[in-house]
Amino acid sequence: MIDLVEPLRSGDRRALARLLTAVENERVGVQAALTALYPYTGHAWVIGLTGAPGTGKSSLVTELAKVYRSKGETVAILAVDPTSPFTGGAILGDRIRMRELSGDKGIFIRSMATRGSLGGLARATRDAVRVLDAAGFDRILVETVGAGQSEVEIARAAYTTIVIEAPGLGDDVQAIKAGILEIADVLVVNKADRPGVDSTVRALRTMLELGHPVSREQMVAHHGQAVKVETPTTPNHDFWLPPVIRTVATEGEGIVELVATIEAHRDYLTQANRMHRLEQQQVEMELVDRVRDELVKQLFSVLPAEKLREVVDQVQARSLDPQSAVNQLLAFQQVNVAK
Ligand SMILES: Nc1nc2c(ncn2[C@@H]2O[C@H](COP(=O)(O)OP(=O)(O)O)[C@@H](O)[C@H]2O)c(=O)[nH]1
Ligand SMILES: [Mg+2]
Repeated sequence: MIDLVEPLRSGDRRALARLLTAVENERVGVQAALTALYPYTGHAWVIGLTGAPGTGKSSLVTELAKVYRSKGETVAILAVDPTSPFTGGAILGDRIRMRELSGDKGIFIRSMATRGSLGGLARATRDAVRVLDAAGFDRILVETVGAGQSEVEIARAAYTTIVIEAPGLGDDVQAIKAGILEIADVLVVNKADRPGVDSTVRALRTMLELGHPVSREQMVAHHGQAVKVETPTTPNHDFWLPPVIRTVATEGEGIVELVATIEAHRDYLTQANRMHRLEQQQVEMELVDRVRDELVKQLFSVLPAEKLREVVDQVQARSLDPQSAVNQLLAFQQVNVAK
């Protein structure tokens, strides 16, 4: 595996594909490669796109990729589907949608489907992003199906997170989960050619206003700028109010504005030490996740199944309470790991 790092760095696409497969399957030896390539990461701008199925994520990704390519930037697209193994069809649809990008050496497209736990997928996504980063792509676009906590986890691997909505997906406000608004740096209402777009935009803005403690006047100013996409923040204020952008991905409408907004967000983050702080938070969250996974794995590797069953029985019989049971299990691990 580690032999693939040099070829990866010099643009070998087969090495790239093999490393991504190894990451996806948690193959033995992949960690050595990840360790070796880690110093080469941190250069790509990672953009996450999330939203319900059918909102137009893949279409938008395709349009964004075309714009970046026209500027001479290289683009990697990672389509992550945490929903179920049954959405293989969606990925197939993506392939067809993104077909117009094929044949361009400056573009690399890869999909990852669910396998194992959600935590495993979030981890694999982070590692895959690093492989693509070390391979030298300027932009990494991570498309994730919006499905509860998963896209929040996966968005933590991105610097700019775009949440995509479309009009007419049930009740406007209901369709927008609060947790999703929290992770959004940019909100896109795609399918702006469809009826109901105004009410979706209005619902989103109302939710944003509720979430951001700013005065009405500032809001108006913000939105005025956000729509025209100049500087979506007031220079005097240390916050970023997520702009709401309307797009028609199938017609390429609003894409220039979207690209400009992503750049404005990048500029915002690269000022005043913000990028440093963001990365610090992301690294910390990742380490906590990994430590937790590792400790759980270690515990269950030394804990005999009978011991767990025994404790479960005791809890069920009310002779042991759950927290005391946990303490027993943890003590078991300490004794056995120490041996
Ligand atoms: N009318 C309309 N259809 C769109 C638009 N964007 C995407 N679509 C269509 O919506 C369907 C789902 O798009 P897709 O990009 O695969 O959505 P995803 O599931 O979020 O990746 C496809 O048939 C697209 O052609 C748009 O702006 N307007
Ligand atoms: Mg898609």
